[in-house]
Order: sequence, then C-alpha cells, then structure tokens
Amino acid sequence: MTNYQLLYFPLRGRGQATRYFFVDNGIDFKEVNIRQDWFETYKPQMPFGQAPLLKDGDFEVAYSSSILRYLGRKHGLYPNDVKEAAKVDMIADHVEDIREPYIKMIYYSYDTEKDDYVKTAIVQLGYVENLLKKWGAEYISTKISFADYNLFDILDVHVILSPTCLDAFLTLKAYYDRMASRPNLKKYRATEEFKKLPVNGNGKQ
Ligand SMILES: N[C@@H](CCC(=O)N[C@@H](CS)C(=O)NCC(=O)O)C(=O)O
Repeated sequence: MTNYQLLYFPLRGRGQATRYFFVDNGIDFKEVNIRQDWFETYKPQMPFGQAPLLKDGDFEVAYSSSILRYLGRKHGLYPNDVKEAAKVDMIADHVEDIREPYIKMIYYSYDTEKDDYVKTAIVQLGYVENLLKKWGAEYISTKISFADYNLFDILDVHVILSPTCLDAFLTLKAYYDRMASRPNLKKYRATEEFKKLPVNGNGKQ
C-alpha cells in the first residue's frame, strides 16, 4: 500500500521525471488522472492552481522540481556533500530553463519556430555537456540523484524533437544512453503504458 499519489494529466510533460524516479527506485505510487474535472474539481485544490501535485499521505508538494527534490531528500537521492548538492541543483535549475521555452514553443509556436528553437536548445545542452565532461562522473554527481531523472527526461524529449540534437555531445549522449539502459527504466519505457503516453498535451512532440 503506497502513500504516494501523483496527480497529473495523462501525458509525460512535467510529471515524467517523477514517474522515472519512482519506477527506477522501485517505489510504489498511485497515478491520479486529473484530466476529467480539472477545472471544476482539481485545479481549485492545487496549492498554486497547477499540476503536478504529489501527495505523501496528507502532505502535499507542488511544483515539479520541488517534488523531485522532496523525493530526493527522502530517499537518499540528494547529495549530502554541499558541493555535490550544488552540482545537481544547478543542473536541475538549468533543466527548468530549458523546459520553459520548450513548452512555450510546443504549445504556441511549434509550426513556425521549431527550427530556431532547436538551435537555441543545442546551445543550452552544450553547457550541460561541458559540465558533465568536467565533473567526470557517470551521473551528474558521483551517484544518481533526483536531478538525473529530470535531465534524462529533458534530453529524451529533445531527442524526440530533433533526433540529431545530441550528435555533437559525446558525454551527454553516453549519459543519455546510460540512463535509458538502467534496467527498471528500460523495462518501463518498453511498456505499452509508457509508449501510449503523449509527450505533450497538444499532440506536438
Ligand atoms: N512550474 C510549475 C509549472 C506547472 C504547470 O505549468 N502545470 C501545467 C501542466 S504542465 C498546468 O497545470 N496547466 C493547467 C492550468 O494551468 O490550468 C511546475 O514545475 O510544476
């Protein structure tokens, strides 16, 4: 019997990194599909009027990156060392700086601005390539952390958007492949449940 409930729409979006966290670490959770009755029932219950929301028993955490940090701290996937913690924090924050314009482009200007967006995103991904190369670990830190699931998800949606976007980045490409081949993630990503989940809510990807 799990205490965790993830309230989100039936799509990858801002919920997917948390799903990866649960699946990869063998943590049971219940998915609550909020699509039906979003405006009438769920939105008014959200602390900031938006999803996702994590319920841990009767404790609630909003904001996708706060959810990941909460789970990271709770399950030992947030480094104790302050410098290692700063590394995962800066990558997590950078992923947010990529995700915001990605979502804007997907929902508002996919047909006209996709190509320009990809060029900008490649610059942003290049910064991550440089840091991962410099830090020299298998993951962002010396062991996997909450931020790796967020980074993996943002890389994955960009590979879907532009299959060649990691070609210039050997370290990032190896990192992406390493994450994708973690046994629990690999098994989950091969399921119909995962494959039928839309990347975004408007059919663009
Ligand atoms: N910064 C927030 C953004 C949350 C957000 O934009 N949620 C969207 C779905 S991904 C939402 O709830 N949209 C419906 C609405 O605003 O009514 C987070 O990371 O959780």
